[in-house]
Amino acid sequence: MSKILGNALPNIPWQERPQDAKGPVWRHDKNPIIGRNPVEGVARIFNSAVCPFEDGFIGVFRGETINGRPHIYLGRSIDGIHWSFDRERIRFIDEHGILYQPLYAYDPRLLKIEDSYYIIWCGDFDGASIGLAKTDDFKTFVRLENPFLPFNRNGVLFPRKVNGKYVMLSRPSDGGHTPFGDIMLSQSPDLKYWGEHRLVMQKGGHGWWQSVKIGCGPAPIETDEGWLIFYHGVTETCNGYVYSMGGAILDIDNPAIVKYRSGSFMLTPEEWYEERGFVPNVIFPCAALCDADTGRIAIYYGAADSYVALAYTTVNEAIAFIKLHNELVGLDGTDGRI
Ligand code: BMA
Repeated sequence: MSKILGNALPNIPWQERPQDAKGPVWRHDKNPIIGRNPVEGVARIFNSAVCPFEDGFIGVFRGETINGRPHIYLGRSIDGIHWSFDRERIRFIDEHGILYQPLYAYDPRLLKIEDSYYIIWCGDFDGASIGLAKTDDFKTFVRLENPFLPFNRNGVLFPRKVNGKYVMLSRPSDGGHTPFGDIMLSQSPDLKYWGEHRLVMQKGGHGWWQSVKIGCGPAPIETDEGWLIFYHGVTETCNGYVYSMGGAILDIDNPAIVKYRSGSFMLTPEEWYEERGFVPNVIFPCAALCDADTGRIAIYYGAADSYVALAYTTVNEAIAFIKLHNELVGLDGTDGRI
């Protein structure tokens, strides 16, 4: 039996595995949980992140505005399933209180470290790169220095310091629809200066589903087996990319080392809301809630760049699947200092 090391979350959204479910992850039966035109001026919300807050949940949502540019909107929910959104996008300021709005912002992640919440997104820094902001109350959002040089995407912070340092995964890329990419790790004493970069996970392997690029999804989940991560893997077809979800377990003390990794996908586009939309055939996980008492995990993912959907697994089922289908690629099993 594997264990989540962390807090209990008795109000985690949850549905039991249906009898006919196949694979280690099963979908919420009322997906998608966020449909089109969710707020005035926003055509679609997808690729978004949530976390527990006060008596319920709060989230940062990629809102594709009606002029086609993405920005981040705040949303709140009592049950993690039904969401209401602010009409205005999040207003970011700099350290001096001066408005400091990203030109665009997409694929946000959200997590709590000690007493603060951090939002990480992909924005414009002379090309696609990673933006970072901090809030203590979801009223004031202070942008911090951009962690990395362009081009980079899929920045994901760990929920605690490791060996006294903040740790961020990211996926260096190019300015376009990146037909390549591996997951790297960077470390920082203060969230400002980043270094000690390591190669964590490489695309490819025997299977084809993660042959083009990979990118981390939700913040890593601490377990007694290591850091459990869910990530997207991309394959190319004659009709474009297909995004599926896999999982891996990283070493708890040195998360640059991959201990196990799923050589097969854990979730792939099958339902209408995953196969049909602005960009068809996309499953893009960005957040996971988990309950240490029961081992339940609720995964929030963007579907077809059009909707937010919810899926469930347990720490046991996820880890058992990853181990059963274990396949390390290239330098995955090393400390990535090359
Ligand atoms: C990636 C990102 C994601 C998007 C995906 C599929 O490059 O832009 O936001 O979901 O493509 O279109």
